[in-house]
Amino acid sequence: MNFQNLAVVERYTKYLEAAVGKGDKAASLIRAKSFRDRLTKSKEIEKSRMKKIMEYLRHALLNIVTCFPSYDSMPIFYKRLMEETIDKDVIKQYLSMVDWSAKKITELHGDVRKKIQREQEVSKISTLRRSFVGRINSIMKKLDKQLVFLEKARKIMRKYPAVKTGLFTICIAGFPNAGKSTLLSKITTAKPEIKAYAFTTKILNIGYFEHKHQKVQVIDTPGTLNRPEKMNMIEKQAYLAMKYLSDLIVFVFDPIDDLKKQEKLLEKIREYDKEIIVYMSKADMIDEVPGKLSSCLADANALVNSVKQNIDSL
Ligand SMILES: Nc1nc2c(ncn2[C@@H]2O[C@H](COP(=O)(O)OP(=O)(O)OP(=O)(O)O)[C@@H](O)[C@H]2O)c(=O)[nH]1
Ligand SMILES: [Mg+2]
Repeated sequence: MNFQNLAVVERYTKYLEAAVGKGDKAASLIRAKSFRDRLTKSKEIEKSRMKKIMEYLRHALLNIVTCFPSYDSMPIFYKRLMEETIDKDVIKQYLSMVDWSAKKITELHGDVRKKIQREQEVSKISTLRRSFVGRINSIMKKLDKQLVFLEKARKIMRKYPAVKTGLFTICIAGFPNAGKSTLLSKITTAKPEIKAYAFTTKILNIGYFEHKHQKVQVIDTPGTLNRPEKMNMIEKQAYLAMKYLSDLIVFVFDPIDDLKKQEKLLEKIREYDKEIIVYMSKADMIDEVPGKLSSCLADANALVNSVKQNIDSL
């Protein structure tokens, strides 16, 4: 899923201004035409103005409702992420208020159209229009809080990682600075940021390689420490990806960092109950492989082959 292109939710005044502008334009087109009498002309002008206002607002509001990702139809990874970041029940409630407003505006338009049709006095046509615009204004104004909240939610969701669900997925985990992003860049075409210091990765980097014409998804997580109770948002994303997206975890061991602490983290990750392949990075930087790491894969190609065997054995 990709949340990056969600349409901006504007303030109510912006929708109103645009709708009134469209209405004015529609009215002036009719005004330029000739009619058999003033009453008919006045009716046609206002009918077309109000239709445009209603159509614009209805479309804008329903667009928000239909384009906003629905919690119920999301894959579990995004559901959990949403629960961690936004009040999903409030979103649901606010979207239904937006939907209700679109319907109410349509209904009001239907009513005023009939009244205009029946009206026999020219002076009352503009009174009907003013009352319609006034009621629409108040419906839109009442949506202010909801629209502001939905825009805030959109900005949060825009930062969700664009993962594909349904693909065989590998999560790369390990200590900060262990070489996780370097591994991602070796086994996929992704070009993640790689720096000589810890906590470089601040988003989930995603790459792909192919195996038997199928895409395999590789998610590089930010360096995690052994402290699940103090996870920040990006660490939570990494945790959710491991728990809900991964079919396999590649744990990157850095042979020149504290092995004991890394072992502790690996034990924590084993609790996710996923298949784990342990990979040792920086083999070129050490003279001797520490005994504890002697059974680790230390070559990216060997790792990919091992992953492929794992997929084939499914
Ligand atoms: N010589 C050598 N350097 C490596 C190797 N793997 C990673 N590095 C270096 O280690 C540093 C950290 O690498 P990254 O890939 O950014 O590490 P990371 O685990 O993604 O780090 P965070 O995102 O901060 O958690 C960089 O300077 C890399 O160039 C390796 O196999 N050999
Ligand atoms: Mg990294």
